[in-house]
Amino acid sequence: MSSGIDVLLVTTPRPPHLSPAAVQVSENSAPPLGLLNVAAALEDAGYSVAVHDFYQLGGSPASILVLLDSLRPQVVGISALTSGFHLALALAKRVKEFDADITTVIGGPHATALPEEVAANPQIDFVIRGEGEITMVELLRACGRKAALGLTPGLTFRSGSQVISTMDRSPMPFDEAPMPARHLVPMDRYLQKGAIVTSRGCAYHCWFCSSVTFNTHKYRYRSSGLVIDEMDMLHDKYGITDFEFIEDTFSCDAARVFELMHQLRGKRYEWACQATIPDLDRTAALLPAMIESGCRGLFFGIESGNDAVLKKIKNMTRAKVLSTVDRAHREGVRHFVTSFIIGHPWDTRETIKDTLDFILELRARGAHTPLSILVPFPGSPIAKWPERFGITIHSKEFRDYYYDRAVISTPNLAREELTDIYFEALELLTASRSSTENVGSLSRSRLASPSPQAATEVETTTTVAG
Ligand code: B12
Ligand code: SF4
Repeated sequence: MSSGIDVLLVTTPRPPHLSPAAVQVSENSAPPLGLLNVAAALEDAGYSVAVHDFYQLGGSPASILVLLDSLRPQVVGISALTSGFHLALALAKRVKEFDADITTVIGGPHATALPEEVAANPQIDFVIRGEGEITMVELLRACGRKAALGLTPGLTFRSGSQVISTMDRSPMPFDEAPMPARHLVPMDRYLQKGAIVTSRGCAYHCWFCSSVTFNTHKYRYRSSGLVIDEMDMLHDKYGITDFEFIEDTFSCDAARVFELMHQLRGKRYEWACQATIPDLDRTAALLPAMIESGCRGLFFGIESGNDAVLKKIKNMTRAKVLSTVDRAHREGVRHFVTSFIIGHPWDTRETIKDTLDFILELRARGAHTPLSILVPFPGSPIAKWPERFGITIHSKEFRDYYYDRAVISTPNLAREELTDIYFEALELLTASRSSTENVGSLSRSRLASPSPQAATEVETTTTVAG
């Protein structure tokens, strides 16, 4: 094959059950920043790179053939979450059918959680575990040299009939990560152009969350100066004044938030972030400082409306949630998203009823309230030790690991019951929504109203984290 670019990086296509409208809502339409971090690291190391975001921009696995034909990459890197893993395999298969000499690499949360299982697929040459910036560059430098591959931390690959995993790579200081190579994607096609990741990791240990696999519990953040540089660049180059910090939890470390707020003051930027009620509760001055520096939207993973369950999750209560939301509203936050999960190990029909009541209470305050069924994402405590939680996992069909499908039974609720309750809940919530309720209640991210269709999608979509 004639030589073309060094690396083509892609996201997995949107699954057929998701309409374009479901992803083209502002809260779901950000550039693939993790993949663009990897792209930037490769460019800095002198490699030529192209990126195609199938998830947002459309296309089926077969449409990668057009890209392969025109770009002739030597390496194709695929970023996949659990529910899109089958599509990653389909993409890799097309790549190998096109040219078996193209090296295929997969990264992201799913591959990080189940590296050996993923590497056993013949169409995948390398799995990159955890952060990809350094490992991908080292992989390209080592390619073809077996000894060098074995010394590269963070890799899993087949060697003969064996699957080999090298040692783990420690998370990098976040200041050393390059700014995402946004110039490689058509920024005008994204609604959430102002998305930025300012930290990695999370200080919490929620049993349903798989973030720990990829991020570890080490909370690490970018220096305020670099965050401001990125915001200024987005403002100068793309005219962006509304931003969203889309990481796991923006508010974990009060000192760093105060420092960033100090530097943001006077900038006239507006922004939204993912915060936790306990963080805002613990340090009373945090919220006013955030609001003074432009915070206009807050996303909280509340997860339950029952006090006993809430206490187990993040030591919260309904009263604390309401008082924080009311305080934030009074002080100037305009947009709230409060997301919920059903299927916690302690959930019963009664606790779920409390959750639905609480959703209605928050909706009456203008919040968006996405609801999902608990998904046992690989790497989460609940997937690693289901028996400790009395959970049974019924399926390893990962395409069903989606927020609207039950793949578990809990001690109190069978899988089928959970599905029934979820659909009953959606019906009840849809019926109770008056035509005026959506006015002023916006998505997690944007500071402008979504279309009525988008608002419906938003109500049933969640990002799980936070
Ligand atoms: C922001 C976010 C979103 C945004 C995405 C914005 C965007 N375009 O980036 C939105 C709202 C759209 C979203 C949607 C969903 N999300 Co989300 N999201 C996140 C969140 C909070 C941060 C993502 C992020 O930017 N991380 C930081 C970057 C640096 O990490 P990264 O993207 O993973 O990339 C790094 C490595 O993984 C690796 N890497 C990744 N890909 C590749 C590829 C190659 C080739 C290489 C070498 C390396 C590599 O290198 C990167 C740089 O170090 C994560 C939590 C988390 N901690 O990651 C959840 C998370 C990724 N989301 C999750 C889920 C479940 C979803 C949804 C399914 C939710 C839903 N109900 O709809 C959808 C699915 C969307 C899809 N594409 O399929 C889960 C995934 C779990 C899993 N195992 O699948 C996570 C982990 C949350 C959680 N705690 O459970 N999400
Ligand atoms: S759900 Fe949110 S707060 Fe809990 S561990 Fe995951 S990222 Fe952290």
